[in-house]
Amino acid sequence: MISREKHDRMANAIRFLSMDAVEKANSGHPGLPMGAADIATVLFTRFLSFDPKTPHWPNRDRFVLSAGHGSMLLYSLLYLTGYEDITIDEIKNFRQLGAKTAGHPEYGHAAGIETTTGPLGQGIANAVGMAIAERKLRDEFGSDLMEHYTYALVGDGCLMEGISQEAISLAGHLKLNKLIVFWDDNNISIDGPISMADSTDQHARFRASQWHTIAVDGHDPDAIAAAIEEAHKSDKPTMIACKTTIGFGAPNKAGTHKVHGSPLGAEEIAATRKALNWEAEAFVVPSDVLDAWRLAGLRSAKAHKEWEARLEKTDAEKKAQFVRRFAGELEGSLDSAIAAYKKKLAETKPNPATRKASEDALEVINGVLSETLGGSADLTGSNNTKTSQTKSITPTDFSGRYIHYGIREHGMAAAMNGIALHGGLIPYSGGFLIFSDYCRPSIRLAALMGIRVIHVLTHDSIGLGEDGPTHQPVEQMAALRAIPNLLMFRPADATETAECWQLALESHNRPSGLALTRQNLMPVRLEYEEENLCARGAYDLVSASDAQVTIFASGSEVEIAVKAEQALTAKGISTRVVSVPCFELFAEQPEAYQKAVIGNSPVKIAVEAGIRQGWDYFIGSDGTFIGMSSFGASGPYKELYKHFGITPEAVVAAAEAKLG
Ligand SMILES: Cc1ncc(C[n+]2csc(CCOP(=O)(O)OP(=O)(O)O)c2C)c(N)n1
Repeated sequence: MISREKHDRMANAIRFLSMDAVEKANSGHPGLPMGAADIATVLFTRFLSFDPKTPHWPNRDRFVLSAGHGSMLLYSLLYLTGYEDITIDEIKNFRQLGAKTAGHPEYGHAAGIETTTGPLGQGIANAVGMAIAERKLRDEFGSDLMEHYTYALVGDGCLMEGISQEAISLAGHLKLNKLIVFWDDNNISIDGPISMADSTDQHARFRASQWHTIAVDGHDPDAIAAAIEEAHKSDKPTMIACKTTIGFGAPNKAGTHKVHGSPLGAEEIAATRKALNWEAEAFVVPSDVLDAWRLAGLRSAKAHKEWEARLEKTDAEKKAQFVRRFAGELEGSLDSAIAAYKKKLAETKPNPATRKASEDALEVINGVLSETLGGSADLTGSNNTKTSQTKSITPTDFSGRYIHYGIREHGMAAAMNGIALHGGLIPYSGGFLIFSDYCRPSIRLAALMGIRVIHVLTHDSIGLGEDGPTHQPVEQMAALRAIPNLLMFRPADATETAECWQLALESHNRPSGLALTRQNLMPVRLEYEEENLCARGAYDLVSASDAQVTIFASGSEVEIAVKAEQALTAKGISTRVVSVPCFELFAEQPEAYQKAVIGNSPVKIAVEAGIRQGWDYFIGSDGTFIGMSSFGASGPYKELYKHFGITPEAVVAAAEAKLG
């Protein structure tokens, strides 16, 4: 048992490390770590099951600092409990170039940082994904191997962001009772008191979304502990509202927005030292306090050992599955299954829409991989993301492999990040490409973190037809291609769709998006090729020596390019077609390959039913682009293609005009 006095000194260690690090960096946010130090101390010394010496232990409890600006809270905890990555020098280097202690917590910088946070609201939505993953894997592997809590600390800002409502209502619906959220209820954000901008009754709000809620004094350790114990007994997720004082301990600035995001200043820090009776110099933690923290870091070593023993005793096949899936490795038989499927496609030459081709590819993939976890934001029948293996998950039955995310694109994308970060599962979603805009902040974070999530984005152009310009992507491909470390695929037929799926699954360290059509497409890959041609990002689909014209196209416009090529060849004009399923993979090819594919035809034309941005990489600024330069329109898709001039005839006319 930790005495009140000891607790206070342990919490104060967080406070002083945080305010001193912010002071030294002359930048950062001391208010939250000082205010939430008691909550964190109770959680990490009495409840959290974690092992700093084996930080990636799959069955550890997860802790997400959703209010990422309070990063010094997390760094202090990791240093104090003995994570090797966060040394005192890292704390002293807070916010400096190359430090693990970046301004906001960044996944991959140091063990113990479970996700990248900073964009408010993302962390709580990631935590929902982690809790989904835990629940799913518990169902699959049993409590012996998987049963843990997911805790998140959120601020007022996280709760004001719209994404939090998507996350909260999804978690409440799914009855994720091992999810526990601490609300740092300090009544302050940057501009001043919360009352300037919000009047929400948070308890009523959470309860309406089927959560259990508790209110406590966030500076009373026993009350916090009692609340956590109560939360553990709940059959719903729990929100613990912790009344705190931002910047707790700073005699003149506590409780005001002045401590939110600025160094306290030497004078106020000295006054805080006095007020909290803390004599140690900056970055020095008194040995009795550090020892107590290090002991807290050893608390779960036994639980971890026992878990290892249970894993050892697990049936060999199940254990191998578990270990493979947490290592993120694919099943070895996936390649042969996809090869067999590609052979079949070469024989039957079907002409499905690529959304349907994606479903067919997924039928093969989901038959081989037990770790794929599908879903859709209420567009299952349109996205074609559900296969025969993926029964729906319900609040009381997690044996399925498919999540009905509801109309919550942003929450879905953020939850998928949490699922991927948790490990053991590969999440893929379904949504309309146009509404990737609604997911964008989470897709960007997936790319920044380098995690494997796969977004199925259907209805990828004016080719969706009658739903009109609100639903027709024009700039979305370019906008998504602009995100570093994201692979955006736009396959041209069923074979390319299978290849792109394979590449997305094999991309362990980055997210992918597949832009897929609503309309049927002519097959363009007619022969079986063992090699995954899409892996090169762009390749010669129709070769020609001394081509006068090269046509580059992606997705549904490859068909147009091929028809134009046939017409031009018939007129004696030597023409190549290059299929471009993935810009990013092409840009990673050796220069010689890129040069050869781009070639030196006097006429270069790109065709894509989207904006030109990005295509100059292939055709140069003097090339011809056939695509969109305005929003689309409502109408039958064939008429739209004619109306916007995206046709084989237009390509032929452009080529002839250029050739003179
Ligand atoms: C999406 C997003 N919008 C804006 C910001 C900038 N920002 C950082 S902290 C903050 C205020 C947060 O207030 P609160 O959660 O109450 O934190 P506290 O003041 O208690 O530290 C804002 C607006 C952000 N990080 N993310």
